[in-house]
Amino acid sequence: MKTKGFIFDLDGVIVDTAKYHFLAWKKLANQLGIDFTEHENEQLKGVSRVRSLEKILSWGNKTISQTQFSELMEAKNNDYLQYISAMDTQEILPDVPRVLNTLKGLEQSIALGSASKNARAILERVNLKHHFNAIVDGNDVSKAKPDPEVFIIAAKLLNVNPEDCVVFEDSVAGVKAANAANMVSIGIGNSAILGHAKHVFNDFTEISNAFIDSLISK
Ligand code: B16
Ligand code: MG
Repeated sequence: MKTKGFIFDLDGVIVDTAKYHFLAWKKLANQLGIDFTEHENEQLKGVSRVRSLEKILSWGNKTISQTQFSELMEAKNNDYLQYISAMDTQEILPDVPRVLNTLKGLEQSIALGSASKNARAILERVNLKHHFNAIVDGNDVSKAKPDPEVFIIAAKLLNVNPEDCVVFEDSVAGVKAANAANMVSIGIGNSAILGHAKHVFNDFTEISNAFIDSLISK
């Protein structure tokens, strides 16, 4: 059987940390007098921490000093770290362990491709780190999604050609990055938002082992 590369995003794909990013960004935005709803949050999914704060400030027409910018980023991350320090295996999204175990059983290569600088700590907290042959996160890239860099590095580390890689992503920017990398993009979430992905599923419970087989034999 052919070995393909399966690259997983983290937030919103393996664990639902999107809700913690939302709470932490909302607190910060509201303190600055800027509206922050699920609509704004959607636009920050898969987007780096620096770029996220830049976007929030532009929505509120705010300009701040570099020092203040750094302080706000640190405050947001400290709030976020509080939330993730309480995470456990119950926060793994449905059927993620089944898909990881199925891929392992089929001797496929598995990587993480996340924008988060906290990715390794989160994988350790939910006890999934050992499933990954390679981990690429926000500390390893110079260009954020939708740039394909994160997935290209993951494919290199797995020693698999980009066109033989499959990416699971919940964000608009992440699906764009996977497409730009010439990989098979699989959107996890709402098809109205992720319509540019090759396939879209609400979650992993909809991804059958037969579908996984079909991705490998393609
Ligand atoms: P951090 P992903 C992304 O992770 C999140 O979707 C995004 O909302 C967040 O701002 C970004 O990580 C940076 O995270 O502040 O922890 O470095 O979806 O690419 O796994
Ligand atoms: Mg994500």
